[in-house]
Amino acid sequence: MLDKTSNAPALPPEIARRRTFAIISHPDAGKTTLTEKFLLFGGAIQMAGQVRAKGEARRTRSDFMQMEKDRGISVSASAMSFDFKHFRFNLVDTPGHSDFSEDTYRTLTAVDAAVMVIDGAKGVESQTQKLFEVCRLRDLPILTFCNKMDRESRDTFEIIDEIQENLAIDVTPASWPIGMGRDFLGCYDMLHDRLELMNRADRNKIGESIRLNGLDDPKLAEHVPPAQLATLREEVAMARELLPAFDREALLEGTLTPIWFGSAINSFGVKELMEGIAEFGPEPQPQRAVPRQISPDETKVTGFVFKVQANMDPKHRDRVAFVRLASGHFERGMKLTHVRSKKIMSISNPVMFLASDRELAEEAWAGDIIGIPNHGQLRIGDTLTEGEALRVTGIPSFAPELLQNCRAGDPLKSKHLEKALMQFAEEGAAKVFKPMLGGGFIVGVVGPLQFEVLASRIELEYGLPVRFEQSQFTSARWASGPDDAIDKLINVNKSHIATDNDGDTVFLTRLQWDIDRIERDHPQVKLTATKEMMV
Ligand SMILES: Nc1nc2c(ncn2[C@@H]2O[C@H](COP(=O)(O)OP(=O)(O)OP(=O)(O)O)[C@@H](O)[C@H]2O)c(=O)[nH]1
Ligand SMILES: [Mg+2]
Repeated sequence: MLDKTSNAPALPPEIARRRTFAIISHPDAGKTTLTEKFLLFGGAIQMAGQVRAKGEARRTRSDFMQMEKDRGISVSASAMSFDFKHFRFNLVDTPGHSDFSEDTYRTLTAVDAAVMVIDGAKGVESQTQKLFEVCRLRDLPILTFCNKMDRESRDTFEIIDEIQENLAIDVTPASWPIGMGRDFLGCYDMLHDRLELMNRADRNKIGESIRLNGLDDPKLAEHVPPAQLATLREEVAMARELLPAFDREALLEGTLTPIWFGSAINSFGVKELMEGIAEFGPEPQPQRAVPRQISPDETKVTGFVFKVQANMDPKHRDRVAFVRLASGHFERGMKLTHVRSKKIMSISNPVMFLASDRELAEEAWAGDIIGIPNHGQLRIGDTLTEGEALRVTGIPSFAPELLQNCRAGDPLKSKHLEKALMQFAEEGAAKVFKPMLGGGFIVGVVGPLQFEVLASRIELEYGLPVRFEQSQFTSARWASGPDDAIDKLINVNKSHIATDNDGDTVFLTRLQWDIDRIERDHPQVKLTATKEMMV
């Protein structure tokens, strides 16, 4: 268990004002739309883009890849920093599709809280459940946003019950919806006794907010028709009796989630959710590491890489490591120790991810997410410190479950293809194996859509049309052990042997039986389905 900050001394104000969180959900619940509205209310952009709209100007900021723009789905997590009131938000929009969950799971190691988005008509969906369980393993506080209330949605009590039962977490309503679908008027803010009305005329404007003295305030009747008002009073009374009251400690421990109702596309409910994150959300938390955990208020700077992305922006053709700062006050130009290689790196061009662009980060504090452009030295899981040999733990590595052959459309471009594939392997976007016999490459991923993303990116970023084809192999195991045992394994199984992008030996096979056979015939060789990322 980590020591939470609740008993710890107060953090320096610059750190205490940081809120670093991920937005998670089943595909299509509205994460990217919500992210866009966060940026709008944070004053980072003037007009929100839409996930499905024509014309460049209306694109969202977090779906930056061509394929995301074309299809209207997110395939990669993206970070954004902006101010809201006197808080600094570091937000990560994640992909909902399970084919890309590796990226989402890793993102969850770099944040202090999660905003779980639920579609009001659909309730708790399969991917929500899985992501929730990952949050639970990490004791992450969760704030819930029930989206799409402008559509016909389920009964409010039913939604809350479903979350309580399926996810085994207490739910407290932070707001209560008034009507639904076409009759959705807005919400009663249960935490501040306010009436929040939705502005249907202008989707990008914040609706009206009316301060009230409880549910009996006569002002309510001026805005809510009698029948809806009666229902509201009845439901809120029931909710107050039956559901737990808000309790910040329980939120921070991950046993209670407050739920806000709204409509991201109509900019409704977003400001209240942001206020909730600011007011109640966790400050930067200690980070698990060996041989000791890292506390955010330590004066020395530490950070770790949770994502690597190449060619993020055609304007800056390079590779950027996303680094979560775990402690200290970072300043541009600092020299940090790259613990894995024990080399000193001078961090001269760190970037902050702003709404539409990257900007040089002159400084950053524990809790922030910064980008460090590099030429491949920084890998997922790497720790940076001011000299101490610390290693952040808990960043997951996934076994490649699907294998395909990858060939360049033009056979003369095979060297070129190798370069592109190695780049993606180092980015963590795929596992790439070079078989000992025969040419070509075998690419391993977790979900089939990842092949499409790779093909599209290789073509766009390297100008290289490629084909993915069925491979004779279906699974890969990394082989480790004494050199002579590995040599023997290689010599008698040449047609099954490949090397990965680090030159490590991999055993490829179609049958579990083969794996059992190796374990029997080569007892000194250890076969593993994932490769430890941090050496
Ligand atoms: N009616 C309605 N539609 C919404 C609302 N919010 C988002 N949508 C629509 O729902 C669709 C999915 O929204 P996204 O924001 O891309 O969802 P996402 O969760 O980011 O999806 P993935 O990243 O692919 O998992 C889009 O067509 C949005 O315009 C809402 O409040 N009301
Ligand atoms: Mg999205």
